[in-house]
Amino acid sequence: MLAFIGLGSNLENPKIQIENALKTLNKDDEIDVRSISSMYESKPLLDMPGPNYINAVCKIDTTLRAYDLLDVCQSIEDNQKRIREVKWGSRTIDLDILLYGQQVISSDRLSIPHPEMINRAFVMVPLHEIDKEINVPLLGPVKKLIGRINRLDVKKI
Ligand code: A4P
Ligand code: MG
Repeated sequence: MLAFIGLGSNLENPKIQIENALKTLNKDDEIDVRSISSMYESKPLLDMPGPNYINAVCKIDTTLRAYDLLDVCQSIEDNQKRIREVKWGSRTIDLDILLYGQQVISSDRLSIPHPEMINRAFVMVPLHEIDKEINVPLLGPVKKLIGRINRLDVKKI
């Protein structure tokens, strides 16, 4: 199954945090990282206090089911010592499953497509960079959705 994962960090050397998470993903026997976007810098959403974020998106090919992929993502967050304090608070690493094939999943533990993704420049710009033809289930083609995004919200680094 082709899936897309959004990575974000704003603490303790964010670029290295993202690179380490990508390495760990690719080491998993059931995950093949196919492409990785550039990294992008942006301010925290809603002007929350804290350092700027670095974000990237990767495309993977995986034999894992969606919930098992979530387990892998959460174990990477735990290993990189992410402490969950406040919702939307600063974090060493955050991995969100953006898309899992064309599946729509809606449960307490997992919402795919990620509900906020189409509003976030730090997701849509890197997603569009690595796959201009992808469709977001229920919402439409990335090529069209990118038109609603203010690209100035992110800076390619
Ligand atoms: N969960 C549900 N769906 C998913 C999914 N598709 N992928 C559940 C991953 N997890 C999913 O997540 C809370 C729960 O969401 C998990 O237990 C999982 O079962 P979390 O990562 O522990 O909590 P959180 O990150 O504080 O909340 P949330 O809603 O994921 O926050 P966001 O939306 O990730 O926002 N500003 C910039 N510039 N860049 C950023 O990356 N990120 C955030 C966090 C805020 N501001 C930001 C950025
Ligand atoms: Mg999250």
